[in-house]
Amino acid sequence: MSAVHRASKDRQDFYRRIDKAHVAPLWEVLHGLVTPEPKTPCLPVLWQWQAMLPWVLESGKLISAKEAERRVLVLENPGLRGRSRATHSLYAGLQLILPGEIAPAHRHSQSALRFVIFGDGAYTAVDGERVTMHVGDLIITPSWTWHDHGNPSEAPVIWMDVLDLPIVELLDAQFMERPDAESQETVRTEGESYARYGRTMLPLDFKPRSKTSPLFCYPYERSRESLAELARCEDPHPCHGHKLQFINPASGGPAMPTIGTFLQLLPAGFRGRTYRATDSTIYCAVEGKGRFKLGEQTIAFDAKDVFVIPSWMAHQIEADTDTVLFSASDRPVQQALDLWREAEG
Ligand code: 1HN
Repeated sequence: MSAVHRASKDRQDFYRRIDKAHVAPLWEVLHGLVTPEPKTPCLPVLWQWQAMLPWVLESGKLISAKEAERRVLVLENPGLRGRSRATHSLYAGLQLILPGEIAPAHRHSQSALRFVIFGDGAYTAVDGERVTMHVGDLIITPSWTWHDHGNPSEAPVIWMDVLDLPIVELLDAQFMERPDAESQETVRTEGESYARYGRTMLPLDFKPRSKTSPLFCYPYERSRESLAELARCEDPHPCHGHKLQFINPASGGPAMPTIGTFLQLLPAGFRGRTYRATDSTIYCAVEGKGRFKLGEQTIAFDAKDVFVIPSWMAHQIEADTDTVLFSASDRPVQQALDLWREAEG
């Protein structure tokens, strides 16, 4: 037996003996653990609205919101199948609520956002205050707040849910609770939170109850107006067009501690410069039409499509018509831990 073969056999034998005691050699895996750049299993993926809409409506014939608790088709990243996630750190799904239905109240440690895609007039109630949903609205349910949904309108309503489930799972910090009653008692008037926190003002005795924004609805009408005004005032950023982030008005920080949320306007004919960042990002096109170029691959999107751009993947955005994109990522977590990086060009 050669010396090399002998050494290899001795090593394999050693690994087998220590393996029984749940011990392993670092040198066999080190290069996979500490890589020069992010190496994510998350893949670029596009869920076209045209394909999703019939499936989401079909799910409405198969199960009620009550039986399902939440009637959602999970958007599973093809590189992470079976793990209920759109990126390594975020869950996303399309939720349907039919006229007259109620999705019963519960609360959990995970933070959630709803981004309304289709239909008008359903509501989410957060800690006793209802907010009516319109297409393009961003609604957040902070960690451990009671929330239920209902649809008093005449037509189906569909929104995208994004939750920080994988982050909370990583930390093994999840709790969940269901109340005795199905839907919450309304204890505040609709619009109360918006009046207090929605117009860059705060009550004099305001004390933050959590790191999450006390404002839980960001109406599209307002954010869209800001982008339209910006487009009249500034040149578009060479990579992002006109882009704003949703904030917690009481802190100036992100609306949620775990999920960053953004809205950007790309003027018709926009040809973005190459960009990449370490936060894998879930996009939902609100208006318009365009594409993300990722080297050999192109993600051509239309209004209401959802798609994912993985961490550190260089891309260029192009828009054929005036285009508005909503996006969500784990950026606040990375920034809190001094991990976030971006690069242009
Ligand atoms: C949840 O609570 C909702 O409240 C939606 O609408 C999707 C996915 C996983 C865990 C909890 C909701 C969810 C969820």
